[in-house]
Amino acid sequence: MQDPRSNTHVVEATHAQSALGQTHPSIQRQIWHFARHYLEMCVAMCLGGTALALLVFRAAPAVLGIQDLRDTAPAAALIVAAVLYTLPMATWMRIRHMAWRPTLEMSASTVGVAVIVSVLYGMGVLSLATLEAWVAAGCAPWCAVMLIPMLFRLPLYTGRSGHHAS
Ligand SMILES: [Cu+2]
Repeated sequence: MQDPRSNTHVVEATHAQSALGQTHPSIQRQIWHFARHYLEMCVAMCLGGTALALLVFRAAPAVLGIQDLRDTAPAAALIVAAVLYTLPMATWMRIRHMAWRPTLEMSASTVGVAVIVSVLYGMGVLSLATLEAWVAAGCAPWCAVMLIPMLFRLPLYTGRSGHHAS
C-alpha cells in the first residue's frame, strides 16, 4: 500500500531538481541541439529516401517492365515519395531514442502534407506542373515540413526536456 500523495511529492521533487539546472542547457546549446537534430533527420531523409525512391520509382519498374509511377500517377507518387523519405527519418529518430509519439507526429506531418498537396491537385487547385515540381524536389519539401512539428515541440528538440539517454 502506498500513499498516493507521497508519490506526487517524489514526482515534484524530481521536476524541481531538473528545473534547477543540471539539465537546463544554455541558449546556444539549445539552438545547436535543435539544428543538429534537424540536420541529422534531413540527412537521413535525403540519403535514405533518395535511395528508396530510386529503388521504387526507377529500379523496380525497370526490372518489372512497368512504367514509372511518377509518370502514370503523379499524385499517388507524391504520397509514396513522402512515405519513402519519411521511413529512414523515422528510423533514425528511433535510433536516436526518440519516443514513438514525436516520431509518429513527424511522420504524419510529412505524409499529411503530401496527401493535402495530392488532394489539392485532384481538386484542380494545384496544376500538374506544381505537383511535378513537388515530386521532382526530392527530399527538400519533407525536410522543410519537419520544422513544423519541431516548432510545436521545442523543449524536446532543443534538449530542454532531456529526452536523450546520452
Ligand atoms: Cu524526425
